[in-house]
Amino acid sequence: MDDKFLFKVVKGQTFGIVAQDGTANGYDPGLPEDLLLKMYRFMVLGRSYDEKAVKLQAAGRMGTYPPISGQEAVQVGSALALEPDDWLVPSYRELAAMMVKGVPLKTMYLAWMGNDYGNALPPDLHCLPLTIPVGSQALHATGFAWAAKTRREKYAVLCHFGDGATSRGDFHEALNFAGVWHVPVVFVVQNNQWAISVPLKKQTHSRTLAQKALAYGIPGLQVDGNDVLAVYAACTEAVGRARAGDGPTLIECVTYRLGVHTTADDPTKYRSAEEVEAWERKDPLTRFGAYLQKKQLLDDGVQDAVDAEIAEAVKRFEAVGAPDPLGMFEHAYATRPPHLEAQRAELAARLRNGHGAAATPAPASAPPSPPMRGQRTSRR
Ligand SMILES: Cc1ncc(C[n+]2csc(CCOP(=O)(O)OP(=O)(O)O)c2C)c(N)n1
Ligand SMILES: [Mg+2]
Repeated sequence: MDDKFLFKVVKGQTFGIVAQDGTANGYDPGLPEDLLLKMYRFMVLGRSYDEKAVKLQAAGRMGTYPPISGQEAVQVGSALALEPDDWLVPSYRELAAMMVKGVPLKTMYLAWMGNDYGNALPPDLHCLPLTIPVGSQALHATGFAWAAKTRREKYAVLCHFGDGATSRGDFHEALNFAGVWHVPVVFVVQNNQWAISVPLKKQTHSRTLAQKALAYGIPGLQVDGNDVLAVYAACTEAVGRARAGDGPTLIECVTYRLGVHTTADDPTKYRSAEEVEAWERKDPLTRFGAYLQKKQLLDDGVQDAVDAEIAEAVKRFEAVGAPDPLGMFEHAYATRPPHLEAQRAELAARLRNGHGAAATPAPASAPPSPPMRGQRTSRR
């Protein structure tokens, strides 16, 4: 197997398959048509979901949102490499990967609307909820993979994080532990060149992020992250090795965040229009579209079908009422500690009396509710 092992064959180079004009090189895996069309559909779905979320946010119908535009190839290519029983451990910017895993669009919109039930994912999807603390999910992924090994279960774990996360201790601890214990985990770095306003060159003095694998004694490969076939090929091999008991892998996907970091960010303050335009010319969707066009597989109906699916998801998510305020006490502890039990009882009593929650507004005649413990009083 080793002399065919992609990570050995293309060592030291950025692995790619499809050029921007859609022509493929000798590494084209010749995937079946239905898989190619599935890849394309998920990429279009990711892009369109994103555009809709940004518009909803501007209209005040969505909370702060982190766009994925430009990063669809990494997300779709890596998630499609997973078997249904493999686990996906995403950051906050992996919405297209989560869609591939089967997380409903409505659920993800809910999460970004601040409704915590959007983070309650059905366990059979084998997908953890999105993670906000940068890089912390790498440790969860290693832990999950260690559990697979100690319980002799066959699943692999694939974890995404950004270039900025590689500067955190969590990244090093997760890779070190994974290397020592040879656990079935694939780390996929979405190197989108920026960690909010911090550029990659201020993040690391290494030539690549992939080479950091060397320090942990695990295989590492740099991949063109705007080439969905290359990402899929690399991740399929890495997931296969994990499942076969051959240990962890680090894959750096070189890509670019075309949009804002989140809808609270203004990237014109820290990066040039020329830089963004240069990456727009490497758009992963245009590239894969050109590849499919050459194979005469491009289907004009995809966009309309995706738009209808998104419109339906928005309708369903906007029909969901405000969450039950008592829900905030659930799911954090198996057994609630006494101080939270007391706070829960206090809130439940206030809700019963019609005070203290937007979901059950107090009648106009009710006296003003006294401030909750720890709540600041408004002078207005
Ligand atoms: C532990 C922690 N520190 C700081 C932040 C604030 N923060 C949110 S995103 C971000 C940048 C992360 O950059 P990167 O890892 O490259 O991911 P990207 O946002 O580019 O996908 C920072 C510093 C956070 N969420 N968590
Ligand atoms: Mg980044």
